Amino acid sequence: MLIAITREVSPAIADCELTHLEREPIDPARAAAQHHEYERCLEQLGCRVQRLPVEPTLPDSVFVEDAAVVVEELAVITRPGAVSRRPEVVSVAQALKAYRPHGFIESPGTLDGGDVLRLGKTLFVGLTQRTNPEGIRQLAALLAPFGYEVRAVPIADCLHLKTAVTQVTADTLLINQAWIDASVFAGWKLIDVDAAEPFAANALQVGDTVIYPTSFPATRAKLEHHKINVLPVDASELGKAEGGVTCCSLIFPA
Ligand code: CIR
Repeated sequence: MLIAITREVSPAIADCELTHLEREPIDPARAAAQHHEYERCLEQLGCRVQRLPVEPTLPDSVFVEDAAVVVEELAVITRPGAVSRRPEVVSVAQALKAYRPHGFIESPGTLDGGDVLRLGKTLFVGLTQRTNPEGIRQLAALLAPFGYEVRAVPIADCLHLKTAVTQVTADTLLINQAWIDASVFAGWKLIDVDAAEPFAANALQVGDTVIYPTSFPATRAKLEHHKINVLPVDASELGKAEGGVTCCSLIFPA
């Protein structure tokens, strides 16, 4: 059984952090409706959705992925790079207590879960504005006893590593090579995003299906051409908050 931890959209979402996007009005009700549809997709794919209570004063709290990195043996509670986001980890840690022992990223380390792409026993971690070398060092130290290797990947032009690359099948990654050097993924098959859709590399693989935003039709056609099952969701409202489909859940075996 897969657990998917999610959280209700904050009514303060319009005050979210923004790094690479211009601020546009965000309709919290529309964002919430799209988010509920996303949760229904997770359920359809066999996840038990555990929705955390709304955090009315934490604008970005729907993006639960950034608050933890969960592997079979441990839940690493992060220290998000954006100061406004640090209180989000308290309730995520509380929810994860039922499933895993905890490790913690501590000051001066910073790490956002959106920077962590796990491929088997290797975790690729973006070195970004949000995740610093000390955060990566601490993550590596916490996971080394369980046989995981952590590899830092410098990222300059997008928010998180998973803005630039995600896994879409057992042996395939969806990637925007303008934002990440693909040579670190030697041995993996790569599907490039359509050049007109730079934000299209964030897909959420659940089993043999990929939850994928409707906003990127040209890249979606490429996924389908590769015979990948795509479950489309309209994630456009949270997209204005610089969030993608991986950001809104923490998925792990119970
Ligand atoms: C932020 O800047 O932190 C939020 N507005 C967006 C976070 C998206 N999270 C993710 O990609 N994992």
